[in-house]
Amino acid sequence: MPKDTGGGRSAIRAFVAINLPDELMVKLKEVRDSLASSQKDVSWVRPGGIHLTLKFLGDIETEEVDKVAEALFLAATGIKAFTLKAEGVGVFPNLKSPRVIWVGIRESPELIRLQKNIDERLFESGFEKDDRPFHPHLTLARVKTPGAGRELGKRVEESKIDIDVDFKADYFVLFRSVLSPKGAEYTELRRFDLK
Ligand code: 3AM
Repeated sequence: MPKDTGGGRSAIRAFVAINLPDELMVKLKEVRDSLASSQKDVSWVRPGGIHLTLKFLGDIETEEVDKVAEALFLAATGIKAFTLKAEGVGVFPNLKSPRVIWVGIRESPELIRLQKNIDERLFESGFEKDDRPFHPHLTLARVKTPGAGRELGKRVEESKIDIDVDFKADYFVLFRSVLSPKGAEYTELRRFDLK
């Protein structure tokens, strides 16, 4: 159920992302298995829930979905499908005390252009621009305590994981995210073709 935001209106948590092919999911699962520990303060994203986030919108009114979709449709216009490369494992903000473990996505002109278009079109529709630079990545895990992070940072540093997978981005998605103690559930609201 969408959240009631008062006055009879309801909100949903939304973000924009690129889906990953099964072949890459399998590889991400291997990375996860090679790094995973039983630490309770590390929360691993289930492989099917991993995606390349382009823009986080936060709570939007359900009535705004059409307006957002219009902006995203315009953002996609003129951008053809392109190839992305998933490579390397890294962390934010540093190996001593990582909060996020990720697989990197090599920056490409098309990806940067698409992300900029999305940011700008949504700004024209009244949403805030991202104030942080765009670092394309696939989040594998989030760390809740510094202690757990240190251990995992060491594993990342010592691991010899070799990930280098090309995949095609031929559409992107407006997702709805529902948070729960078991982790986030994502559902597709709209798809936007790149053609
Ligand atoms: O998959 P990643 O980690 O790249 O981190 C969240 C996730 O991206 C991000 O939105 C995506 C879907 O949940 N996210 C969540 N809260 C956020 C916030 N307050 C956020 N990004 C920016 N600001």
